[in-house]
Amino acid sequence: MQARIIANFRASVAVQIEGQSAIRQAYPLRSVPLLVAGDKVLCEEDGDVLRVHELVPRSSVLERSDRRTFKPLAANLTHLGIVSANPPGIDTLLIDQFCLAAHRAGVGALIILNKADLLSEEERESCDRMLEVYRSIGYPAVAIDTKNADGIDPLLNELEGRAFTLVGASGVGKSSIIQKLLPDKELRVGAVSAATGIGSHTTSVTFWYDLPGGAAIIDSPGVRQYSVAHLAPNIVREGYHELARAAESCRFGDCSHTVEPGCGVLHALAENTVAQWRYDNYCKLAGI
Ligand SMILES: Nc1nc2c(ncn2[C@@H]2O[C@H](COP(=O)(O)OP(=O)(O)O)[C@@H](O)[C@H]2O)c(=O)[nH]1
Ligand SMILES: [Mg+2]
Ligand SMILES: [Zn+2]
Repeated sequence: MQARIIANFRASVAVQIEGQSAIRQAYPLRSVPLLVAGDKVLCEEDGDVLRVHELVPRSSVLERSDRRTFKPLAANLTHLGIVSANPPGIDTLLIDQFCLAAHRAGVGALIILNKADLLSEEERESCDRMLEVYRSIGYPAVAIDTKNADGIDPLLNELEGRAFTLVGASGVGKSSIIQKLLPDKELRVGAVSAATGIGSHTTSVTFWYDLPGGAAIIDSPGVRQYSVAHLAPNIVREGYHELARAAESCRFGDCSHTVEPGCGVLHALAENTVAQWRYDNYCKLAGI
């Protein structure tokens, strides 16, 4: 039977069998690779014990780089929820880097501007323009706040069927958003502890939490602190989707999009169909 990994405790995992609500403890066979929250697996009863026999191929994997190796943090996400806010300050270069990391991980990006309650009218207009640029590229983008009762509704409206984790600088409001999305988080973690008998160290463990509408959020201090490691040149080139599209019409195959005649990117810039600040960020990340 198929099951979802809800949390991984090294020697054993907490699983939820498809179509059931109960959480159970299961033991992976030695042939099964390291499992992470979000993994889908095949399980079989073995007497009183539930064993994981097989990992179902992942649709995506979020990895943290540890110097030279990559460690999986979570699997089968559909989106990175990229949170920014002022304070600490809205940094489009960082947002773009996370968009590229999402591209690398094989997931979409959901742009979340938090602390909308603190914005002056003028700031709000400039933020709306930024969000509109991300939308035009194909990223859902919302402005929310966690202080008003219905402040996160724009986010809730974008969640259907999406499995995401929140990333972003310290202080942007990730914990506050989680608190709003999962007011019963402690109870849920408690239920996993009770079902598996694993009580300690749950604060550092990555959990998969189902949300209404087929959505899910994957959370742990580790995934929230996910930071952008080195982005390979091809990821920068391909991950700026609107620039990559514009570049299809460049006259030269090795166009650097800076001075060449017949450059599709420079043309799009002149026509205002790509945003100058996205191009400027691209140049920084591409080392131009
Ligand atoms: N005004 C306002 N403050 C917020 C909002 N969301 C979070 N904060 C505050 O911002 C600070 C940092 O929030 P926190 O959730 O800890 O950010 P994290 O570091 O990303 O987890 C806290 O003092 C929160 O109360 C918001 O929507 N509006
Ligand atoms: Mg926090
Ligand atoms: Zn070009």
